Amino acid sequence: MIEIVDAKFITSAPNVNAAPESNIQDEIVFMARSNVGKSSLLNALTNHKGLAKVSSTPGKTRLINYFDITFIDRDTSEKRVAKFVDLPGFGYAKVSKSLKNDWEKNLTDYIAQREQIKLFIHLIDCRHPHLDIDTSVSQFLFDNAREDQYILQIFTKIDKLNQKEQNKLRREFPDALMVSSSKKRGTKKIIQIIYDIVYGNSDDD
Ligand SMILES: Nc1nc2c(ncn2[C@@H]2O[C@H](COP(=O)(O)OP(=O)(O)OP(=O)(O)O)[C@@H](O)[C@H]2O)c(=O)[nH]1
Ligand SMILES: [Mg+2]
Repeated sequence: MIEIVDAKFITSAPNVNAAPESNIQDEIVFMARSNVGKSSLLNALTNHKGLAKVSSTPGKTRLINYFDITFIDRDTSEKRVAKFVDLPGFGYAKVSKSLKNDWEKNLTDYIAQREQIKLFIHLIDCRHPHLDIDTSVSQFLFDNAREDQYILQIFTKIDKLNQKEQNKLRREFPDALMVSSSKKRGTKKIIQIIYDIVYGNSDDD
């Protein structure tokens, strides 16, 4: 079994040009519309309540935040490190149009240019699986991800759906994962899948 045993904030950057230098492809990027539950998920995965601030003001996190993450394989006690990258929420309507354009350019630049990214994690609110902005993000990732990069869709706040609704969503998005950060459901599986992808144990290799 894989667990995360340590997580610490490294630095923030306003854009891809200010991103930390590195020659390893070990970034796991989390992206979501504002308020989808990205900070809550980062905190739940790392078991670290204050790691990414959970705010009640949507769109508050505008910098790209980097975290050093240590995984442990409980069977072998082997430790491995990678980075979680918390991208600012996109599609937040209440900012001015020009700010919104700059901001989204920042994000698309990062996604398209940052070679260190290994895995894109796109979080979607399970109650709104078909928003245009998420469809555009999925398409953008699909068009821009390189062959050595992976994309994972995760539906958040799954505690808000009953079993029947969850089954329907699962049928419609068979490759996606589901999580509830508040109920801590689905987090172990996410950690295992991230680990397998980043360290090359993935089935699709
Ligand atoms: N029911 C439920 N609520 C959740 C869950 N995860 C997050 N929330 C709530 O959703 C709201 C937004 O959560 P955040 O984690 O701050 O979301 P975010 O995507 O980081 O938001 P921004 O950084 O502001 O863009 C908060 O009120 C959380 O308590 C969940 O799994 N279930
Ligand atoms: Mg946040």
